[in-house]
Amino acid sequence: MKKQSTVKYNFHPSDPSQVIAKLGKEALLLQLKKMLLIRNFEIRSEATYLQGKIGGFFHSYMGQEAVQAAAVCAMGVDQWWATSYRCHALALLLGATPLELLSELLGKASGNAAGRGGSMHFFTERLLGGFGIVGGQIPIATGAAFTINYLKSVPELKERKNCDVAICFLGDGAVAQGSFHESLNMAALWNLPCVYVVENNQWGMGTHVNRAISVEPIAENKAASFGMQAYTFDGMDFFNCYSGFKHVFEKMKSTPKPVLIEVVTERFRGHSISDPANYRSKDELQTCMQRDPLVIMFKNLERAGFLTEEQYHAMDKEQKEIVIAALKQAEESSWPDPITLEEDVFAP
Ligand SMILES: Cc1ncc(C[n+]2csc(CCOP(=O)(O)OP(=O)(O)O)c2C)c(N)n1
Repeated sequence: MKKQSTVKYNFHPSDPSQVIAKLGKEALLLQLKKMLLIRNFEIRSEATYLQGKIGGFFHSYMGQEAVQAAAVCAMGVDQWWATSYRCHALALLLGATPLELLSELLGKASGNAAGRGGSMHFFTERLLGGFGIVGGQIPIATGAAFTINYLKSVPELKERKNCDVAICFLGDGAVAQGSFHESLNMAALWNLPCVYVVENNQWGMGTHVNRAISVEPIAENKAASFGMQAYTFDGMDFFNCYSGFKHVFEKMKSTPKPVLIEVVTERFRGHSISDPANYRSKDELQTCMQRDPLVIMFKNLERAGFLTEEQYHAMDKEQKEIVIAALKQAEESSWPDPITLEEDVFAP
């Protein structure tokens, strides 16, 4: 059973109207569209999985859309990015097409990882991967942040394509991993420009965060032991996340050092598709779904006069059709040729 949380989060202060004024109608409608694409991608993929057409693991990002949408919007696709196995949204946000990702889920040759990675291992030019090992991505992102500093410090390498920060998403469950503590310690010692983002969706599989992590709020308590700056964002609110990520990004560009962010969010599904989530009552789930990040975003944009409810539904339908068309194409595409079975296998 979930223990009632008594934690009061000090969310980073933000004002939606400032974000609305700063980003404007076109950019914000694009963000809403991206979040709707992610939601529809998850819904259609889940249904396809349940038809037995997708194998392996499957972790939905439904409920958490505002977090990564806001992060990519605030910091740009050209940074280094890494995340856990819950990686569908980040791959879409960083430019992977629904077709290549659905093909990957179906194990097709034209898939994002040639049909060999599946749901947990999406990547793009700038996404260093979805990682199946809890905490596995933390040292990788830390290494990417090291590379950013290294390229800047070696005169002969200064002309190489570089970026400002590495961003590492991890779950609340990963905070107890050794890799988290070793990485943050090293990043703090060496002033590595790494943005560590704990997506606290309250659960690590069926274990509530209260029973797994000894102190909360996570960022405020953990960052202190590394001398790092800590932030807490409301993960259901795109505007709060955007303001926070933008603030952190601008600060890190002028003073590069690592930061630890906790984003308080909710997952609307079980841990994975095979988890019926019996540890959470229907009432609890309904309560958290009342703060649907898509609805919060839509309501703010409606109030700003950027779109009507009818236009919102039309946008949703358009994204659904994009996913359905991509799914059809993915289903019709070829399986990998068995002759390629041993290609790209590096184990001796
Ligand atoms: C090193 C390691 N230990 C255990 C697991 C099994 N496992 C997979 S996901 C998970 C829970 C992680 O929860 P959290 O970090 O909060 O991320 P979320 O799934 O909520 O996004 C566990 C224990 C694993 N994959 N890797």
